[in-house]
Amino acid sequence: SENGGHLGVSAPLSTDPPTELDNKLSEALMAELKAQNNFESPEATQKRNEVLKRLNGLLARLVQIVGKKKGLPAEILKEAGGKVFTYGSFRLGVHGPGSDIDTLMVAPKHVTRDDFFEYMPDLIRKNTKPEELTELVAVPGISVPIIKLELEGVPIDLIFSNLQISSVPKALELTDDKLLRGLDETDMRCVNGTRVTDRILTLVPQTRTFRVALRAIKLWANRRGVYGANYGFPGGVAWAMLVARVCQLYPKAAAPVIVNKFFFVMSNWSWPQPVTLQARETVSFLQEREWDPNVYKGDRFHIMPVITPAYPCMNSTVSVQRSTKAVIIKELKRGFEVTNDIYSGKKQWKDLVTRHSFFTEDYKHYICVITASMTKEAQQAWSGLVSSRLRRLIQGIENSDADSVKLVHPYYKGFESVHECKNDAEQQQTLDGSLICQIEDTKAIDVSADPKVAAAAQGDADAIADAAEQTNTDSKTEGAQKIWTTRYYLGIELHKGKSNLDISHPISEFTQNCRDWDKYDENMHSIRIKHVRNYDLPKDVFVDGETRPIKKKIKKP
Ligand code: 3AT
Ligand code: MN
Ligand code: MN
Repeated sequence: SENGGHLGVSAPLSTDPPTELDNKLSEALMAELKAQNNFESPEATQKRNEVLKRLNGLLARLVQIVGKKKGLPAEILKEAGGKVFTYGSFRLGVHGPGSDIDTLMVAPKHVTRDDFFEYMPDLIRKNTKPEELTELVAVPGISVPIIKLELEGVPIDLIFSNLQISSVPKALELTDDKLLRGLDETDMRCVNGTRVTDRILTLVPQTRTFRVALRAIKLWANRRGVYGANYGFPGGVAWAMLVARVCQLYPKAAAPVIVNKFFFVMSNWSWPQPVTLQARETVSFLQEREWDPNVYKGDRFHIMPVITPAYPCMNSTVSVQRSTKAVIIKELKRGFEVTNDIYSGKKQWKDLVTRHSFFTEDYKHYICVITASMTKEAQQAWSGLVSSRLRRLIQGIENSDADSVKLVHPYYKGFESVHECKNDAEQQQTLDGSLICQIEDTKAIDVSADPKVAAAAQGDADAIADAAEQTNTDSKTEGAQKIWTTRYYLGIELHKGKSNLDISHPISEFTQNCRDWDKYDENMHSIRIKHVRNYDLPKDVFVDGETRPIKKKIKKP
């Protein structure tokens, strides 16, 4: 190829093939991934493929139905086609038993996005038995309009785009940049996921090795709490690109080497030097905005840029901040040490993926942000909005008391719970984060798992709030008031010798900023922020086997 027979923007660091030890550790890594339930059964894979076949059929029907309604000639409709693509972990081949299928339906030009949202939900309902279709929520009118459904037990994120062509044959691929002609920004965002994942797969030397290494890294990132763009960490696509870059640098290496070198290369990377998988492409006939610090001043402030391949290139890690970068680097260094110990026989793969100690050991001080609403729908918009602004709170705390505060570390999940309050006192306690009126188990949620919360967090809170106003959940039952809460936690590390924390100013500034949202209604929404000591953390942040830190008794002289 044009760059001397290797993939990537520089020559490999080593082209050594695997040693006997590498192969032995490869087997051990596979065994550990299996033991961690990282792979699904062949039956489950079969089920996913059947579900995809059904979706293909439904898209073909949609293309025909809309075509007939619009009076298209039969000979055109015969060739109109339609094709289902995937992206996300399923497309990369690193999905687990609980993963969704991220699906993109591509239709010829006569089927518009409005047609898709008008007909597809009913088409799905009519062609499935009620027991097969356990969920169906359409969220149009947001930046990536989506239908979320669960078919035969498989969760599906369904998005859509048409192309400016009259026929979408089965052999069509989205690699050709000419297909982007005439697409609006929404279409562009929708086809981007598939274009990026497809491109990543063409840019790694050994797909199988890449997949095993990426499974290990994703599991590690989740267990160590450094996963998810909404809290300032890399998401699935960003971790995939980082692993892909290391695969390019060690093209013949086995997965254990990739994992070990990944920690080495990425902890020593000269950030904010970007990680890229290919040279920038120029597309003469399109003028999309791309990531380019030479052109856009804002892009110069990205501190750990990981750039997507495929035009238009973008930074996948815009949300990483000073504090989260410090946390990521610390974890990468730990990963390097543990994998070195695995190589020297002192440790095992399971030691790489032990659960973080965020609540049990890491901090003495926590900031808890308690958001609450009177309906489930209102809370989706409100908690999404607040979570999308948490970065400002982090920056505010980092900057306000720089003498005392060393690090502000956001927990990578929110805690959702539902409560039933019988009187005003109970209501006030619940809004303060108390669990006394809780009626359902707490769910530790990744913001992006809930399409509405995710959409709100992506800046679509207004659209979600508008939709919420039209949905009427009955939140009063026999005089009790139902309240939906989501709590977010920040761990605070103070400089040595400091014990006081004065962050009242950034906290009141942040709450005011959230309440300034135009859909904010004080009778519907609430936000409170509390300083919590480690020994006062609520029980639901701990998992089985973990214990709450105990208050140290001060010895009297
Ligand atoms: P799972 O195996 O499903 O947990 P994944 O990497 O497939 O891992 P997601 O299904 O959450 O993760 O996301 C798949 C892709 O969808 C990743 C990203 O390109 C896109 N995506 C996810 N969440 C959002 C979001 N909130 N806004 C825009 N794009 C998103
Ligand atoms: Mn997915
Ligand atoms: Mn998804």
